[in-house]
Amino acid sequence: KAERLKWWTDARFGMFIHWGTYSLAARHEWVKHNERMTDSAYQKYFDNFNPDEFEPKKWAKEAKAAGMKYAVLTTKHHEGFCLFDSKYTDYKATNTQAHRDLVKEFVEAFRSEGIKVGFYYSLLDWHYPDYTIDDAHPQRAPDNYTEEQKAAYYAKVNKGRDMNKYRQYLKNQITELLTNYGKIDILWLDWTWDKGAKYGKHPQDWDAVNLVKLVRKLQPGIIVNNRLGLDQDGYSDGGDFVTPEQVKPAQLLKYKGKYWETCQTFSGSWGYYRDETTWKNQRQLLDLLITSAANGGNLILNVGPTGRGEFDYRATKALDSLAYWM
Ligand code: FUL
Repeated sequence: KAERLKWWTDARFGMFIHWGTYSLAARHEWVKHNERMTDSAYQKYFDNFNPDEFEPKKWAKEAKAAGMKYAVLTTKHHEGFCLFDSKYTDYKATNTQAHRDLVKEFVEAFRSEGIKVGFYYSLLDWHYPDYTIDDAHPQRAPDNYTEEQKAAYYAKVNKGRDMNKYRQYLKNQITELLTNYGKIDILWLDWTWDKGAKYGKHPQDWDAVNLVKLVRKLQPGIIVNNRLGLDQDGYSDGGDFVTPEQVKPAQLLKYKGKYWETCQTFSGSWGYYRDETTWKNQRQLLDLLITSAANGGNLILNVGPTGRGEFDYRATKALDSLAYWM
């Protein structure tokens, strides 16, 4: 494990990229969930997805200048839309006005700048018809339901939904991602509920033990995060690193001694959020980077490109300020 993680601990600093059809809504990657949108209400973002400003070379150059050594792209986020050309769904970039595999272009562009490439893949899926509806789904039970009402509601809406099919879909897509794009350096799977959660998914819902085995077989050198929930059950392979999300620098000290990577946004949301005003300044960003590096951890800083595929000017400004300091 130490050998596998050597380049990654040396790297210290990476770029996260959250990009999908939610970027068009420009108000959070959870917008479908937050606003309880149906598939048909959400369809407009797919229909209008046309990233005419997408130039991954530009992204890669900005990342490199800021000192980032690896980049992780959302190949599929919770919304279920695939930026890659998958045989197993129609809900993918090749069927939008983009007409092409955007993951492939990302991989080529970043590799050619000498940046390692990683894939984020959401375990949650708000589009796949067999994925069972739970408390983190756009069509979840109303907040004011009693326990009995909730149980009845989920029994009803999940009738006919078959997680076996979703588990197979998951394995098929992970196989595509880890077979069709050459050597992939990181797999970032997201996420699994805490043990007690009643209407949420648990490691067995993903067949997590076998999923990890499959991943390691397809890409023996790959680094995997810990969000399959296996470490809750004490499995020997619960993942390679822990992922403290959006925590303050002082809270990072407690991860010392572990393999860890803190994931952070420039502002609040991961997906492009046009009207957010809580952007971190250069000092706050440097504080995160320095605290991470000084305590044996990594920082992966997120950019949420716009629906058209460009970095917002505020992101570019922030990256420039890091490049200047570097
Ligand atoms: C979370 C997700 O729900 C967020 O949307 C984001 O992807 C973050 C990195 O992980 O679990």
